[in-house]
Amino acid sequence: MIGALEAVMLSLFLGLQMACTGSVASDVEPDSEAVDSEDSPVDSSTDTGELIDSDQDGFAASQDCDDGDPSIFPGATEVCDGVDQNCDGQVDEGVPNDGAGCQDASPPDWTGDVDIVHVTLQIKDVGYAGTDDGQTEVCLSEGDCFPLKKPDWNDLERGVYDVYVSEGQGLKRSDLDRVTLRTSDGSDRMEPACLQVSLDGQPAHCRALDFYMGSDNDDELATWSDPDGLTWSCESSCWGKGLSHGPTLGTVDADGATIWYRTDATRRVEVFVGRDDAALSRVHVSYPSAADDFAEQLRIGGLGADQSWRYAIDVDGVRQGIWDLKSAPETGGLRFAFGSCSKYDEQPVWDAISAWEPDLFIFAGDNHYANSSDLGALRQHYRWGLEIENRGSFLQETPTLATWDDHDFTGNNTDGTEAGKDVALRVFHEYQPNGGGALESTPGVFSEHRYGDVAFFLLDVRYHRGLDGSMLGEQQELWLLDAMQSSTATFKFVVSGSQYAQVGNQGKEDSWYDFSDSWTRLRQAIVDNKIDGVLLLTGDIHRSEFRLLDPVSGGYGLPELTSSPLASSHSGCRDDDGQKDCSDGDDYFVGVSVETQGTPQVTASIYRWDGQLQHSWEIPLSELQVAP
Ligand SMILES: [Ca+2]
Ligand SMILES: [Ca+2]
Ligand SMILES: [Ca+2]
Ligand SMILES: [Ca+2]
Repeated sequence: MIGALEAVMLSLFLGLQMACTGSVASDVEPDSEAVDSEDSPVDSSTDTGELIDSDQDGFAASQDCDDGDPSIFPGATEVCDGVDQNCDGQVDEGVPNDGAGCQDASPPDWTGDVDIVHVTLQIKDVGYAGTDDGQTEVCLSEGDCFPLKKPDWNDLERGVYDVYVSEGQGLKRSDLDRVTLRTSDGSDRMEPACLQVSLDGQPAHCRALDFYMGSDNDDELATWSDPDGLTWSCESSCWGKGLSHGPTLGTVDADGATIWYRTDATRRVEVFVGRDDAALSRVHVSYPSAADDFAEQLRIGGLGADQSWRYAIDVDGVRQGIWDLKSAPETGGLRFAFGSCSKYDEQPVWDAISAWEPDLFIFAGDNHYANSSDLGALRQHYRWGLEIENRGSFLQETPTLATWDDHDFTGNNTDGTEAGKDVALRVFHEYQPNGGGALESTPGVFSEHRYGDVAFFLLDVRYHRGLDGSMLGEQQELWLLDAMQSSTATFKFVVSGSQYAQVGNQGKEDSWYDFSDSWTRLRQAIVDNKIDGVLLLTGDIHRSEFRLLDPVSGGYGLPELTSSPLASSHSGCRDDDGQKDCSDGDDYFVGVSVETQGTPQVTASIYRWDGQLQHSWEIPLSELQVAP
C-alpha cells in the first residue's frame, strides 16, 4: 500500500516523466498558474495547451479520477464512503471499513402486518421457578396468545432470560391492544423480573415486574395485565442495555476482523473503530432484524496486518462499551487454544484459557447441548453460552472459529439424515461469526481460515454424514482436499468435532472410524499430493488425549490432538497403542504454540481447568513431511 504523500510524489514523478517524453499529459503538478477557471470545462485543454482542472485540486482531468470533486485526486486521503478518493482503483482501502461504504441506514418500516413476535421474560433469581410444565402464555389481543413453553429447552428457570419467538404470524397491528401474562392451570410458578415484547423487531413493550406468578396461594397472580396496555415503545430494556449479547470476535485475517453482536430488539446500531478511544470512526450502521434474532456479524476490513485497534458499539446512541481487537499477521505462527463439550452453567476453564492469552480460540464442537432442531431452543442455548460471564468476556476480545458436533447440531450421534438440520445450520450462522461457509453451493459449517503461516480447515462432520456413505459428503471432501493441496501454509490444522481414532469399544463408534473409506481417502490425498504439516484437532470424547495415527503407505504419522471437555461429564482414558498422552476425570483445554520461523514446530499442551499443565508434545515440521 502506498501512503498519500508517496502517491502524490509518484504522480508528480510520472507527470514530469510524461512531460519530458512529450506526452500530451503535460503537467499534473499542482500549479495554480496552469489552471484557469475561466477555461471551458468541456475542453480538455485551453487554447494555449494548458490542461483543464475543473475542480482545482491540482490534478488535470486526465489524471483526476473525478475532476468534479476537489476531495478526490491521486494521493488524496481515502475515507470510508464507498468512493475511491485516491484514484488507485480501490474503494475504501487502508481505512477501517465495513465493505459497504460505512453508509448510514434507514430504520425499518413498521406499518404492515406483524410476522415475528419476540417475547423476552426475565425470571428473578429468587423464589419460584423451574416448573415449566404448565401453560404460561403472553396475550397481545383476545385471541393472539403465545405460549411461554418450548420443547427441548428448560425454560422459566430461576435467574435467566428466556426469549420466545413466533414466526409467520400475520397479525394485524390494530388487533393488538394488550400485554397479558397468565398461567392457565396454576402449575407454573415463578417470580418474573421483566417482560419485553418486540413485533417484527419493533420495540413494542417492556416492563419491570414484581409479583409472584401462580394460582394456588393468596399472594400469587394467575393473570397480570399491563395497565398501560401495549405501549408500542420500549425506551429501556430487560437486559439493562440494548446490546443483549456480545460483542464477540469471529474470524480474523491479515486485513480485517469479524465482529458479532446481538441486540434486544431492532434498534439503531453503530460500530466504531479507531487506534484509540479518542479517535474512533463510525464504520457501520444497521438495524438488526427479527428474522435473524437480532444477531449480526460484520467484517471490518482495512485494518492492516497484525494491527491493534479499539472498537465500540452504540445502540440507539448509547455507548455499550469499548474493546480491543487485533488483525492477523501476514506471516509467522500463533498461540491458539481449542476445546469442546461445554455443557454446564459454570465453566471455570475460561479463566485459565483467558490467562493463557491465545491469539485465537477454536470451538471444536458440542459448544452447547441443545440436542434439538427447535429454532427457539437452539438460539437459547447459544445465548446461554454467551451469558456465562467469564466465557462472554473472553470472547469480546479473542477471535474465535467454530465447528459443531452432534449435540450442537441436532442431537446425540445424529447425522445428515436429520430433518431439522437446516434449522441448526441457520442458528449456527446467526450466532457463530465464522464469516459464512466455504461453498455457496454446498450447505454446512465447513470453512478455511488463514492466520500468518498457519491454516485452519474447519470440517462439518454432521450435516452430510452418512448420506453417500462418507463422512463429509462428496462436495465438502473435494473442497477439503483441494484446499489442503493448494494451501501454502506451513502447518495445516484440520478441525473435526468427531475423532479419527476408534473411540468406543464396540458397535457404532460415532467417529471417522465408522467411515474408513473417507479416512483412507484423506490420508491417501496427503501422500499423493505431498501435503506436509497436517495435524488433526478433535473433541467429543470427554477426556483430552494426544495420539499419533497410522499413515497410509508413504505417509507420515498424523498427530491427533483431542481437547475435551471444557465443562461437562468425564470419560476414562483408554489404554491402547496409538495413544500418547491422556488426561481424564476433569475439565481441560489444549493450548497450541506454533512456530513457523527457524525450525518450524508445534507444541501442544493439555491444561486442566485451573491452568495446571498435564502433558506437552513437541512436533517438529520435519516429522510431518511426505517422503520425496
Ligand atoms: Ca482536478
Ligand atoms: Ca478531483
Ligand atoms: Ca482508493
Ligand atoms: Ca473512499
